[in-house]
Amino acid sequence: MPPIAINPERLIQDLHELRRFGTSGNGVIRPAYSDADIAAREWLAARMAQAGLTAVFDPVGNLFGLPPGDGKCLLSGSHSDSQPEGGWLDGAYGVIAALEVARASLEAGGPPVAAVSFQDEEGRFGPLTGSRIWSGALSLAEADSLSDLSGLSFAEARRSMAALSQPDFVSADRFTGFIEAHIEQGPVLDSHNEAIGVVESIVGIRSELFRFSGQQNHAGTTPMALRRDAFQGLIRFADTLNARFADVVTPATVWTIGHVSVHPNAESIVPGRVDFTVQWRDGDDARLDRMADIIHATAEEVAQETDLEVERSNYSGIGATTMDERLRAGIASAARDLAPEKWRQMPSGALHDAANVSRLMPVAMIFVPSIGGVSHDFAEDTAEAHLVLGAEVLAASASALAG
Ligand code: HGY
Ligand code: MN
Ligand code: MN
Repeated sequence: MPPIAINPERLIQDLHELRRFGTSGNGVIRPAYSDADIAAREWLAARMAQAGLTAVFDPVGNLFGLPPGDGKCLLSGSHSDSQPEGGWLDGAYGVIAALEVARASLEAGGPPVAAVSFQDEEGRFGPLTGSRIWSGALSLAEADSLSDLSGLSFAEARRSMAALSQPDFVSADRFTGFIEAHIEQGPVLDSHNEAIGVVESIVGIRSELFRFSGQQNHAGTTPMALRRDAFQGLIRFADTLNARFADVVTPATVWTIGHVSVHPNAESIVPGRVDFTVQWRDGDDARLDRMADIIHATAEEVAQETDLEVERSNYSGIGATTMDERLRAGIASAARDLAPEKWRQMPSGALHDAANVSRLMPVAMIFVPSIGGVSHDFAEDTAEAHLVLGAEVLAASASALAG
């Protein structure tokens, strides 16, 4: 197979083009189904068509760029939606790297490569919604009943792309495997002055929405002993949880109370209600189960002790995933050639669409460094040379694995 020679200038130019959609300071605000997200996907579909790929939106807005013919091919890509405050490269890098490799391969008469941008990887409606639906982990009916934190339903949100979407999902039978290039979003490569990460595994993730309800009241006239303060309940819950996790977790385990909404969130009113998310991640699914039991028991106990009601909803989870041996070895060999002494095998603490796609086909991932290890922040960035090198490793892997 002729090697696929990517066009570095075109890769960088398309990354900056994509950055224009929802641009905010150094980063982007491009949540799933926002105007910026849909405009970005329409731009991407046009770029795919210009590259000779057939652009196809599926019923939930996942966007595929399919090479000519109907033979089997490698699939590569990631997501182009962002966190509420996102970096310009999270997901976008893997989508544009896949487009560039698919395009360059077509130009060189090389192996056919398909590109994809999955929808709502960043979990506006739940973790990695688009690839969970495509991979069969979540039914469309279940997904349609999900809602975002403002109460908008997934069904309502995806209706905004109905005119673009075709009625059927793209069949996974078309693909031999999936390789996702992504920024590391952590400090390892950057702090070791390395350029390429060959991912071995992706952690599992669980998340759930909680509500403590107490009694809204006057902040001046309500004695402390008579209060049913929902926010105080949350503080006690978080404190107790940290203590109880001590003998269950390892230094690699993480848990986050990332979203908190205090009601009515006013200086002179005792909070009667607090909604909050708990998200936990680890490489061992059994440990995630044990943590779930502790979380649920602690929430019930704290509610009882503080005379609050507790409700739970939106529970979702994705299991820990091991990368495919053959694909990973192909990437490692390309990294050895293109980044000698500057690459390593490593786990992923971030979730990626590859975790869901692994239900359907062999998957593997390529990391490039995040400067200062920063991500999910407008300041997220990666050196241009690393962006180009990662795409070259993807191209070399695609060539070798297509053979
Ligand atoms: O949170 C994650 O791991 C991913 O960036 N959505
Ligand atoms: Mn991502
Ligand atoms: Mn992300």
